[in-house]
This record gives sequence, C-alpha cells and structure tokens, in this order.
Amino acid sequence: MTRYTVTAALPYANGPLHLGHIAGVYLPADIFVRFLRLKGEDALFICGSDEHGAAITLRAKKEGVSPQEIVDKYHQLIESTFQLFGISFDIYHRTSSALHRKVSSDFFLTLHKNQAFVKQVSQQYFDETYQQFLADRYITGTCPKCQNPDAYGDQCEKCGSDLSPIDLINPKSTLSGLSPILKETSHWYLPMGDHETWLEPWIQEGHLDLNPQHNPKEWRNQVLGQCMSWIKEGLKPRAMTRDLDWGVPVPLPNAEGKVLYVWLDAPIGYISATQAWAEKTGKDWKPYWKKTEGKDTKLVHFIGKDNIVFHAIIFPILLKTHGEYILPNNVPAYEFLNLEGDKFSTSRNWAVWLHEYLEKYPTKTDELKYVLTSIAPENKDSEFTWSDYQQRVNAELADILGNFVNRTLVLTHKYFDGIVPEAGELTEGETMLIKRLYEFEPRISELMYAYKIREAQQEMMQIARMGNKYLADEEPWKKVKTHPERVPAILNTALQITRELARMAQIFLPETAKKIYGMLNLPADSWQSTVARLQPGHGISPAEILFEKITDEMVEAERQKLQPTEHLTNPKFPPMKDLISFDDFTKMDLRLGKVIAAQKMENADKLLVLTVNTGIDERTIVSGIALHYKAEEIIGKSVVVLMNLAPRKIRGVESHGMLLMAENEDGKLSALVSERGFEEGPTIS
Ligand code: B3M
Ligand code: ZN
Repeated sequence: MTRYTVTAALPYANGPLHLGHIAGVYLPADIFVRFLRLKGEDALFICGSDEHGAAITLRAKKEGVSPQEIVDKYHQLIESTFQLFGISFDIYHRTSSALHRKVSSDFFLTLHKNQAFVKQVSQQYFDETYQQFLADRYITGTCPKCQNPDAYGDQCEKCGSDLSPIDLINPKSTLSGLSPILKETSHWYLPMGDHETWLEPWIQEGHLDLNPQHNPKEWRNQVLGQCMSWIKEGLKPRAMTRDLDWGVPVPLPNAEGKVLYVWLDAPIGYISATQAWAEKTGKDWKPYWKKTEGKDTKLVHFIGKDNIVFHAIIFPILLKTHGEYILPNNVPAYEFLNLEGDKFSTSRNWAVWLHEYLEKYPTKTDELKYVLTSIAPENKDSEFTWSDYQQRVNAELADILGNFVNRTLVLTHKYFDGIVPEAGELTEGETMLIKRLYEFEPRISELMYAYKIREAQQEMMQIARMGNKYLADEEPWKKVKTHPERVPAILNTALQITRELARMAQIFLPETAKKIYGMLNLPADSWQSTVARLQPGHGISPAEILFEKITDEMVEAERQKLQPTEHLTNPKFPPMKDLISFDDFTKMDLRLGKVIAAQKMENADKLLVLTVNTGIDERTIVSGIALHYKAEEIIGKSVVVLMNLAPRKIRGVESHGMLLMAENEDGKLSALVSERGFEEGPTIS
C-alpha cells in the first residue's frame, strides 16, 4: 500500500465554478482518488477555497462589498456545488481560517529563519488616488511580448508570459484607471535562480519512481516543457510579499501593511487543510507531508496549466527550503477546455455554470462526468459543445452501456425469474471473452497510475461495447426458441460482464455503478483482486433505465442560454459593464423631480447648482451639465433624479443625488425629460 496526498488547485472564492474548472482539475483528481481508494491505497484528497489575493479584493470592489463577504458567499457556493457533483474531497477547507493563518505564518517564519528570502527595496507603481501599491491584477497595460492591451501586472493571459508591472507598456491602475506613479517600498524576495542547480535535475529525473507498478515514468510533456523553458530563461527573484490589507500579515517586525503573496500562502493551504482534516478525524497529518513520518508518501498536485510554475517550481523550492517536507511526485496539469468555439469567460458570461447545471439536471451528474472525461484536455485544449454532449450521452451511455445492462437484466427476469442461471458449458468464444473481461482491470489500472484518465474511461466503455456486441451476436431472444439450451450460458456470461462493468464504472460513473450494483443485488467490489463471479441461484433486483436520452429541446435551450455579452458592443460606444442582479437595480431610487432654481457655480465651467423639487423635499444637486444647458433653460424642466446616491461635496457645495442624462456620440448631453404630460411635477418613476 502506498500513501498518496492528492491535491486539487484551490479555486479562488470569487465566482462560481464552470465546466472548464471541472474538466481540467476537479473531475480527473476525483476519478484518480476514487481509483486509489478502490486499489486499497491510502489516499487523502485535499482542497479548499483560495480566499486571498487581488482576485478576491478586486471582485469585492466590483460588487461593492467587503472581501470577507465575497469569500463567504463564494466559498459556500463552491463547496456545496462540489458536494452535489460528488467530488469526494476528504476536506474542503479555506485559507481565510485562523488555522491557515497560523500554519502559513509559521511556515514563512521557518523560511525566513532558513534565509530563504532577500529583503529588497524597489520602486513600484502606486495609485495616488487610492493610496495603494499596484501589483498583479491591480495594474494592466500592454504586453511587451504580444501587444495584448489588457495584460495584467503578473501575467499576460493572451500569450501566457509571466510579467512584472514594470514590463507593462502604458500601465494603468485597475482601481482609478489612471497612470500610476513610482514609489519606494520593500519586500521579501525568493531568489529562485539560486535553486536552478538542484531544480533542473530534480524535474528531469528526480521524481522518477523506481516501482513501475505505482508510477508514471515521467511528468507530462507539457509540464516538463514549461518548467524547462522557465529554467532556460533564468529564474528571476520573485517578491513573496505584497502591500495589501487583505491576506496573511507578514509575521515580522516592521512589516506593517504587508501580507504574504497569495501564491506563497495558497499552496501552504494544502498543508493547513490536511491539518484541519486531522483535527476533525483524530488522525495524524504528518505522514501525508513530512519527510520523517512519510518519506514514501506521493504528493500529487492536479492543476490547470496556468498554475504549473507555482506547483512545479516555486512550491517545491519553498518545501525544500523549509526542510521538513516531501516534494511533489507528480504535477498532472491540464490544458484548457473551450466552450462552443470560444474560451470560457466569466466577464463575457460565456460559460456553463456547474451549480446551474446541477440545479436543472440534478440526476444527470454521471452524464456530465462521462462527457467531460471523454473530452478532458489532458494533452491539448479541447472543446465542450451541447451537441457533442447529446451525442455522447445518447449514442454511448444510453445506446451502449445502458442498453447492454438493461437487456441483460430484463432477459434474466424474463427467462429465469431474476435468478442467475447456471453457465453450464461455455463455447470457446465465451471462454476467451471471460478471459479478456478480467484483463480490463490491470489495463485500466496501468492507465490510471499513468494519469491517462481519458483513455482509462475509453477502456471501461470497451467492456460495455464487448457486452453489447456479444448479446447482438448471440441473440438470446431468438435462441430461446431455436437453441434454448444455450440461453443460460449467454445470460450468465452477460451478467458476469455487467458486474465487471459496474466494478470499473465506480471511478468514472459512481452513481451509475451504484445503480447497477443495486440491480445486481450486490455490494460494491474493490479493485484489489479479480472480482468474484456471480453465483448461480443469486437473485437480482428489477431492472431500471440508467440513462434518459438527451432531447433536442434541451440542447437548443442550453445553446440559447449562452448569450455572450460581447455581441452587444460597438466600437463607437463603451462596452456594456458586468451584469447586475435585479436586487442591485431595485436599490436605486429613481424619480421625476422639477428643477425650480438653477445657477452657474462660480469658477467652474461645467457645473450648475440646481434646486429640485422631488415631491418629498427640495434638494440641492450639483450637476455637470453647464456646457449643455444654461441655468434659465433648465428651470421648470422635469428631470430624472437618482435620489439615494450618497451625498457628496463638490467644490464646497453638498450635492444630494444626481440627474440622469443621455449622452450622444459627440458627448452632447440631454436631460431625460418625460413625455405624456408628466412634466408638471414630481412623480415616482
Ligand atoms: N487559486 C489560481 C487559479 O484558480 C489558484 C490556485 C491556487 S492552488 C494553490 O488558477
Ligand atoms: Zn502577451
């Protein structure tokens, strides 16, 4: 038995999960762990929410709430979605917990004691309006490598280059949209270049496991390739701290206002999550992480390809420098899944959200798992389309797997009252077929140990295909009349195939496997030895349909639902902002008010000071319309007023609310005055 610590990348708690996340991390990790457990390995499956970093604080700013509210909301949604989908984590933890703060602070202190960092003063971009340093996603600009105008301070999502804010051409603050200034600040840097000498051979060969039964020969090509190209370019020092007020505070003197870089604390989140699991279960966490207690433990990180450097280079440097920890045995990274011809995009609303799918189709989890594994982006990007989903469910799951199981069970009931018949004498073909049947498990196991999960699932389907073809060739429904003596052997054989199919399906299609075992009236089998044969005389339960066909209507409805917001743009106008909820909208109190007095603000070209009768009060509103309306022109007009905008002082005059105006292409403004005789006075709109 081998001990495995399997981690799945901690999702940022800043939005719901979509199918891209699932296909390229969580589902393959879950299948792998289910496999290890059935093989009798000691596997611990770790995940949790990543609740720090700019991904969270910027989302909070966008939604107008605190970072804590953001992580609480999305942590809950993500955790319950995983649970409904049947992802079998041993723990789903979170990095905003007190335990994580302690574990990551202690880890940092040990690194500091071991002289892992170099403290350096440098000039960094600073937003004067917001009084904040701008790292990572707080700054955007043009990528120096591919000219993408929307590259982030840490990375260009278009060409995948790793960037630093200083590299950006024409940098702009994400907070104010303005050009930043440079200001001095100090940070703790990880001199990654110092580690190249051991990293390179370790990545190339150091992880090789000499027991071929238990391990892949090597890391995936794209992981090796990415690591080698990083090392070839020369690893640069990287700051491991940030000037932010959200995160794990740097546990050193004179570090006020500084927190750990999210990519330092997040992987340590795997360790704190393991400790939380140990506390909960009364088990020991150390064998899953520490060299002394678990020197043969295999640490495996399932991740997306954009996380490779953090898991295959930076985290191993940290683990090794700390000194007490094992290093990863493998880092199976996935390429990206696309959706109906385009990239998944939260901001453009081009996504299939898992929680919405589960809400609508709560019983179709295995269908989705099957499709996502069939198209898993193991070696290259792949694509999800609804028609492909329909095709795979209908033509493969329903017509092959479901059909085979159903025919076998229905015929057993029909001809033998639901009692497994004696096999009697098998033909040569049947003896061969049974032999082949029990060769699937070792083959699937080998593929699974090599992280070839997509191929492993194809092998499982081969069992169903074999069974389906066998029944079609033998035609027991005809032989019952022509050669009735053959029928017991045929159905006995088909039932043995069904049981083996259920045994293999447990890792890919857990709900389906459960149903088949239920119909066979058997407890689930492990994968540790050849499965016991179904004994003659054993009574089975009634047959039920495993998979409903996916209708054209469902496919059409799902396609219709995908409405990218980008189709609503026109270069003449600014793009539409992110969607808001109906609740957000109803927070605005909009009314018609009548302008009863107006005068130009002194020394301000653009401002008028208005007095508006709103029906419930007369209020002062400072409005920037002086270039479009003369004071006397607007007096007496009815205008739409945003009533509950927080008061604001403009040039010393307190303004209560705002007038709604329309703006044309040339920037000309027009007051929105109502028609239909509502002009006379204040009205609720
Ligand atoms: N939160 C980044 C991502 O979702 C990230 C992974 C952390 S794993 C320690 O791409
Ligand atoms: Zn680029």
